[in-house]
This record gives sequence, C-alpha cells and structure tokens, in this order.
Amino acid sequence: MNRPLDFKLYVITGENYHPGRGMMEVMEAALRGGADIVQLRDKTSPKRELIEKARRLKELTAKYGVPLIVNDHPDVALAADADGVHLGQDDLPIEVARELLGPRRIIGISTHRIEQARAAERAGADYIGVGPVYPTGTKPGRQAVTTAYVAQAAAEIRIPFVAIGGITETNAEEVLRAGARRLCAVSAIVGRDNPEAVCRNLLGKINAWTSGE
Ligand code: TZP
Ligand code: MG
Repeated sequence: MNRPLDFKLYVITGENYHPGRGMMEVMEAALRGGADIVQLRDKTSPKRELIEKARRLKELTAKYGVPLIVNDHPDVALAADADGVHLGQDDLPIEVARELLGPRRIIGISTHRIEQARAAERAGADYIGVGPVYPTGTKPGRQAVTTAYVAQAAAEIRIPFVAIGGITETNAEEVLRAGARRLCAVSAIVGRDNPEAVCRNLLGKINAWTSGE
C-alpha cells in the first residue's frame, strides 16, 4: 500500500456488536458493501491472538484491495503485514510509530480538538479521526466534539480526516453537511443485520455529497 491515501467509508471491527456472527463474515459483508478501509480494533485479545486475527483480516482486505489498519499496536501491524496503524493521543507518538513502520505504511491518529489535528498533520500523520462527533456507547465517557469540530477540521486540515463516533444512516447527512467527506462507524455497521446494505447506503450519501465538487 503506497501513500498518499484516500478513502470514503472506514469500518472498524467491534465484536461485541455481533454475537453469534464471526468477525470475518461481518467484515466481508462490509467490504462487499463498499467499505474502503478497515481497522482491527480489539482491546481484549492477547497479542498472539491479535496477530492471528490481523493476518486473517489482511488476507480478506487484500482480496478487496482495501487497506487494513491495526488499532494501537505497530508490532502487530508489522507481524501481520497490515497497511498501517491507528493511534490514540496516549499511544506511541507518531514520530516513533513512523520509525517503526517506515515511510510506506499508513499512520492515523484520533483527535478531539483542532490543536491535536494540527499537531498530527505537522508530525506526518496520513489521516486523522475527528470525534466522537456524537455520544457513543462504543467509546463511553468521552465527550462529544459535535459537528462544530468537523467544520473546523474541514476548514483547516489538509490531510484526510474521517468523522467518527455515533454516526448512523440517520445523522450521516448532518456530518457531511458540516464538511466531512469520509465517515467511520462501528455499531451502525457491524451491529446491524445487514452491514452490506448499510455500507451501500452510507456510501451513496457520501457520493451524493461529493459529486460535483
Ligand atoms: N473513536 C472515537 S468514537 C469511536 C472511536 C473508536 C467509536 C465509534 O463507534 P460507533 O459505534 O460508530 O459510535
Ligand atoms: Mg489506542
């Protein structure tokens, strides 16, 4: 996977949201629906298991020509030959992750205010997450940044930014109206019976907003 990177619909694994259905099945449905970047986010599995999951997911995403990002762990990303890593503000600094991963892999970072977005851009991040836009049970206890921060990022940030947090088919248009051109969701996609249809619908909304720009 070569940088620079672009994408529209970012899907993150969330196994708590689909009991009885496997991660691979659910993520393949999302990929069929047009998800064009995938993140393995698993805060509980031991590293050995995480590597196994990442390797299986990488095989799948490669079939669709879609990058696989590993949350939190550059070493797991390397072990699975994933395309990149996603960091939080308290994880490894971007510069250190870049040393580990080299120039070709993708580094993304979550941001919650514009100063963090500026710092991420300066440090060489390939994309940033902007959120949580709305309150979400997937990341409890973190205050919503609202669409005001989405609008600020749209006005100022030049690397790709993806809006995340509580985004659904119902509020997607509001987020797009605020200036987002890339959306990310966990529960609203993997927690639904038909992730493929949800992805198609969300992508349709993104495309409607970006056509003619
Ligand atoms: N980072 C900011 S909000 C969030 C993460 C990982 C969770 C998004 O999950 P959902 O279910 O789409 O609200
Ligand atoms: Mg993290």
